[in-house]
Amino acid sequence: MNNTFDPMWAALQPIGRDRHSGGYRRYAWTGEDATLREWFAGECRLRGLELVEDRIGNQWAWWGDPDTQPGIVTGSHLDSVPDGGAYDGPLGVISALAAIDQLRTAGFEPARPIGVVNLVDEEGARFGVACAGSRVITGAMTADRALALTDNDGISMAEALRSAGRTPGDVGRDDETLRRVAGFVELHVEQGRGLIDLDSSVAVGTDIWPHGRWRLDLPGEANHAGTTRLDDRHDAMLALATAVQSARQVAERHGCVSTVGKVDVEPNGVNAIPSRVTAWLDARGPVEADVRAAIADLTGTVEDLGGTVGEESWTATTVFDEPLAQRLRTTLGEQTPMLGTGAGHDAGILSTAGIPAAMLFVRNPTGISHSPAEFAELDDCHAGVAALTTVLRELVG
Ligand code: HGY
Ligand code: MN
Ligand code: MN
Ligand code: MN
Repeated sequence: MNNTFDPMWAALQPIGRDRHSGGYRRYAWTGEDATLREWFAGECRLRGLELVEDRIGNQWAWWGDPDTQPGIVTGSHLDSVPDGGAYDGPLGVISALAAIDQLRTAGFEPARPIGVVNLVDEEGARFGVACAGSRVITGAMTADRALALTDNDGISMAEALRSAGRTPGDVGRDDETLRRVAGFVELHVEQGRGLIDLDSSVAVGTDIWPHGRWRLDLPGEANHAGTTRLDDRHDAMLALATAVQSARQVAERHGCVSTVGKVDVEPNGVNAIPSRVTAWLDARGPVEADVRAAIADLTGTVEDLGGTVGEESWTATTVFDEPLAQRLRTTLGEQTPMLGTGAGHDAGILSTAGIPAAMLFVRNPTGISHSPAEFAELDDCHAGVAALTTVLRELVG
């Protein structure tokens, strides 16, 4: 194997890595993101790939001309969640470039273009909506909504784009870009323990659970932490505790999972009773109706507390292109497992927009993701590159 994976992997490790936790902070339109985008552009130039950016800045690099014939694209994202792992996203981008190298070393000439893509703001860690780059170019999210999203410092995506030297007015649905894509295959580290149990390096993706994000606003009354009697308190943090407990109970009741991972407290003082708590809920499950039922139950509880629940984003069930998934499995061998996931991906957004999409998952021995503990053995990463190379050869041969 012409192993170009390892040097790219080594080059990417230090970018945005926290020295203490070992986790990553690679948020959209920040300095780290700019460094990652420059790295990607450099790797594409090295390979003579024609690099074009779409209307929100997703980076598409082409081997062949997709305006003569739409091509097969592979790739993923380079951004992370706060203190995220090294593999979620970058494994798919680096494996895509390494697969191109494999094909070229073998003297392969594609019968149709092959694209490698770095999709922006997949995690939504800064502006709150996941897969923002793919949602905007497919119209799943309007440019106006995206540009108005703000980060924890109140900076809008429009301002962040401007600071990154981009023109917010360019942002929007991008059918010209989408027309170039005949199919999309995203390789991704598995975010679970399925492949450990199945004793396989690689699996073919079948579907993505429906999932959404909701904003909980819980009111209270600011008052003195020391002089206010317990009976006189209207404590928004107590309301949050009740809401989080309820979110867990309704998830169990309806066969879902729910997480409150981000909270904003006002006035956020040690000796002041909270006057307002804003919390963001992530809820998912195998069945849409069950997730909806869980949210309805939770909404009742939150409203009894005087609060509100607002939907921030919703992604319906994604079932990947069945014939394409089967073709990948046949190409890789019938022993290749098929696996669904509770994690959202750009492949899901592109699939929903009508682009035949598929996923390959690479074994993660810890099963942990969105954490510095996320991991994949180098041998399994190489197996992922080999599988992606085989699949690309099949799809563009
Ligand atoms: O949240 C997700 O499932 C994905 O990692 N953005
Ligand atoms: Mn992720
Ligand atoms: Mn990801
Ligand atoms: Mn993704």
